[in-house]
Amino acid sequence: MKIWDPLHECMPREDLEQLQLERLQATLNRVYRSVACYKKKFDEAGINPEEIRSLDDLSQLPFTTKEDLRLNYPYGMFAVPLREVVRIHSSSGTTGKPTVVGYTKNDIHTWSNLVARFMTAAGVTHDDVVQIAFGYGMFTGAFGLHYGSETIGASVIPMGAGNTEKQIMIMQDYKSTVLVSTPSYAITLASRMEQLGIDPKSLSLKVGLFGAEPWSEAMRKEIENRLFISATDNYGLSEIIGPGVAGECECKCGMHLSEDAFIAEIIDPDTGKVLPRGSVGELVLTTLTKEAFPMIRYRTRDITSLDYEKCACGRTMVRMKKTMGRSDDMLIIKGVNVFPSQIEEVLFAVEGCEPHYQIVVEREGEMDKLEVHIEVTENIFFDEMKKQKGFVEMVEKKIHSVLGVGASVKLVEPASLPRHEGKAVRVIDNRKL
Ligand code: DLL
Repeated sequence: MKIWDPLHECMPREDLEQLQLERLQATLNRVYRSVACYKKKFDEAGINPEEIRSLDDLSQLPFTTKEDLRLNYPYGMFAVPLREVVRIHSSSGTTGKPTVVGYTKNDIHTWSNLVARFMTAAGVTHDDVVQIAFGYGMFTGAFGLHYGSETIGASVIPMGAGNTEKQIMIMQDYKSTVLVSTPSYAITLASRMEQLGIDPKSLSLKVGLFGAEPWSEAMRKEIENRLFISATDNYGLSEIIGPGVAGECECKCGMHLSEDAFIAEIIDPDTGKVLPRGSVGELVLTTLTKEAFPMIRYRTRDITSLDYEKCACGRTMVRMKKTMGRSDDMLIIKGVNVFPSQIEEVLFAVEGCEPHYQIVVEREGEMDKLEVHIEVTENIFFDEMKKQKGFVEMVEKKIHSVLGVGASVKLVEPASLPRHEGKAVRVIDNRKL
């Protein structure tokens, strides 16, 4: 089993922790000087970055949340002038505006190497042909894996998302050996191949690198049995770097988190207290090498646990378990992050929508399906079919343009959705992962 960066990936933990501390101190000094939001946060908490002398001191620092990014939209959290930024990506915000992240030239280099690490750990080499079936665009998935593949020296096919039959044709003709996509799209590909009478064994595929959404061990087995590949998991988020935070090695017993680049903590999402090693809680990440967009104690909202036992592969980096959910209400629909508040904002701006709605998520076969049930005023509900259809189409279009993923809108009679005494139940997620 090849290791991309043995010096760092197999570092004795004592040395690793020393490196983390040095990088943390440098990062804290830098953000204090160059990011107004951090200066204010540290001053308010009475913290002088010079006084952070051990990794344990990290827990004294305030958290960073998506709300901080929203308040500092678009460039307020950048630690370098825009002229040093060579790339900008973004991710869903909880309302209206997305969160914006930036990379310097060095950041792109760091990112590419971190992705090359987990790709190598999953078994990818320079002899491979990597088909990327993530959407190219503001999403970090496609570019992250693209640059990582090139760094390894593999041949990249920047196929992009969707267009399933063409994906299969390219896979056959170009002899792709590695598939990069969401796990749910891998199942879509397998089903389409079955419908078309194509035997996956006739393809050259060996490895699948799947991420961007939660998936279970059962789903891994299904993908492996249907596509005849080794299916591996990898995790990341735009605010921290994109893909490349953590990824599985061939032992498939948790995702190695690149601790020379990030410090991981597990906290109780309700109290914010750091939990003892091995506990299940919310993952909090601090970046140690990023220039343009450093993050201190960023609350990922992902629930997981960390395993510090040494792995059979020889890597010393902690292993992150598959995520078990979120501590907020974010949904991931076909790999796209969706906050119910984004849908609410659209509905509130449309005349005729009552403030009662429900979001229903199903998994039809292997695809996520998003439905929005809206109570509408009587004149719309009893309007002629043609007008109603136009109204539905208009709302669907607005939702699609905000979320970047389609939803089917169903109009329901005024006062027909269930009312609750406590919190309204806005989301019904019927997917079984
Ligand atoms: O999804 C980055 C990424 C792209 C990771 C491609 C892996 C592969 P965001 O769009 O910012 O970034 O979404 C981040 O997606 O907080 C998790 O909730 C979820 N997520 C990402 N990877 C996994 C995974 C990318 N392997 C959010 N398992 C994160 C479960 C995942 N959830």
